[in-house]
Parts: sequence; C-alpha cells; structure tokens
Amino acid sequence: MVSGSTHRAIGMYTLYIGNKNYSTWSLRAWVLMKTLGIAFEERQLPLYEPDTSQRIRRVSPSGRVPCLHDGDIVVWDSLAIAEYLAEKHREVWPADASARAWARSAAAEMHSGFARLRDELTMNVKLRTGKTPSAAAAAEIARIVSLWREGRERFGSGGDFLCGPFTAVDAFFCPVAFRFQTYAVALHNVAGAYCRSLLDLPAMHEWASAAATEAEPRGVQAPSAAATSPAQPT
Ligand SMILES: N[C@@H](CCC(=O)N[C@@H](CS)C(=O)NCC(=O)O)C(=O)O
Repeated sequence: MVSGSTHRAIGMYTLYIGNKNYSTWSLRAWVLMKTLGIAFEERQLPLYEPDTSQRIRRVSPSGRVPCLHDGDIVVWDSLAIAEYLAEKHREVWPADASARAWARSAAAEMHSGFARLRDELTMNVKLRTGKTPSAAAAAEIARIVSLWREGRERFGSGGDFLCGPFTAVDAFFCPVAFRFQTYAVALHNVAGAYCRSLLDLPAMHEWASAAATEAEPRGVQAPSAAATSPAQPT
C-alpha cells in the first residue's frame, strides 16, 4: 500500500457525480475523498434530464455515477471506488484489522441493503419534513442504529466516527444522515451524536450548500423538492 494523500502530485483524479440534492451514491465517494483530503477534479452530470443516460455513458460504462477516472483507469460504483482508493490511500479503511473487517462489512451492508429506507426516505438534502416510516423501513432504521452503536462502542474510541477517525464506512452512512435530518427521524444518545458528527463535517456542509442552490432537474422522473415520495429511489 502506498501511504498518504500525496499520491496525486503527478496526476489528478476526476470524479463524476450527479445532482447534489439527490445523488446518494455520488455523495459517498465525494465525501470520502473530500474528508480524507484526496485531491480530485469534480465533474457534475445532471440526473433526470432527457440526455442523462447518454452523457453518463460517455464516461461511465454502467451509465451510473459516481465514476472515478485515474488517468486511463475507470472505476465505477461507489464501493469499487472506495476499494480502489484504499490501495493508494491507507486511511480509507481503519488501520486495525478487526475494525477494518467490521467497517467493510457495514459499508457493504449499506451498499447492498436497506431498500425500504431508500424507497421511503429518499435523499432530498434541502427538504425538511416529517414522515412515519412503514414497519419495514422502521426495522431497517433500527438495524442502522444498532450498527452505529456497535461501531462506536467497539471501535470508535479514537475519534467521533464509527471506527474512530473518519473512514469509508462513515462515508457510506453520510446519505443516511441527510435522510434522517430531512424526515426528522428521532435518534438518541450514541446514534444521535454520531449522526450529528456526520452532518457537522465540513464536506457535508459544502455538499448541502451546493445542493441548496442547485437547479431542479427538468426530467419527468425527477424527484420534486416538495414531495416526500419521489419517483426514483437513489
Ligand atoms: N451501485 C452504484 C449505484 C449508482 C447509481 O445508481 N447512481 C445513480 C445516481 S444516485 C445514477 O447514476 N443514475 C443514473 C440514471 O438513473 O440515469 C454505486 O454504488 O455507485
């Protein structure tokens, strides 16, 4: 493993992302790189426009963002981006092997699961509303809270995040923090404090400020800023 964030002295990563108000997957890669000080050039491709798919496919083989370019190397999918970066920046995952195994498992669980939460509490960074989740979504929220407690209690003593300092597992939960804020999900004690730590990150403030001034998508399937159940889960 190559150490540190100076790796980019020669070239510069390019990160393609979607709309900051809506694109949860983009946020994961973006907040990870920003918070760890991994330099990159950001290029935004608006979602929900008639030519969105065509424009994204020019840079991302899956037709989805985020997508990272490192010279000729193209890495699509947020989890693959985290793993690619981890080969060059050891701070992407926790240093301790058991914390790292736990962090990878929790990030992967977030990446592949929580479908009800994604559907019902769609990320809309600038919206503030109330919502009663279904029983299925509430069970997923309870699982997230239990993961947050477990991380903080078992590995979190060296910092404010799940495994102490901010790592990729925290980046994967950043969209959840925005969802909980938007829909006023009540959190107590450890989970509440952890959610606050995510929302207080300078990178999260930067993302939220940009989301607040972003043009609304014109596409018919665009989530409405006023709606609480947008058409497309992100
Ligand atoms: N599993 C992928 C999901 C990426 C994804 O679904 N991205 C959405 C934006 S949040 C997208 O690119 N949508 C393009 C479209 O719907 O045309 C990841 O982890 O990066």
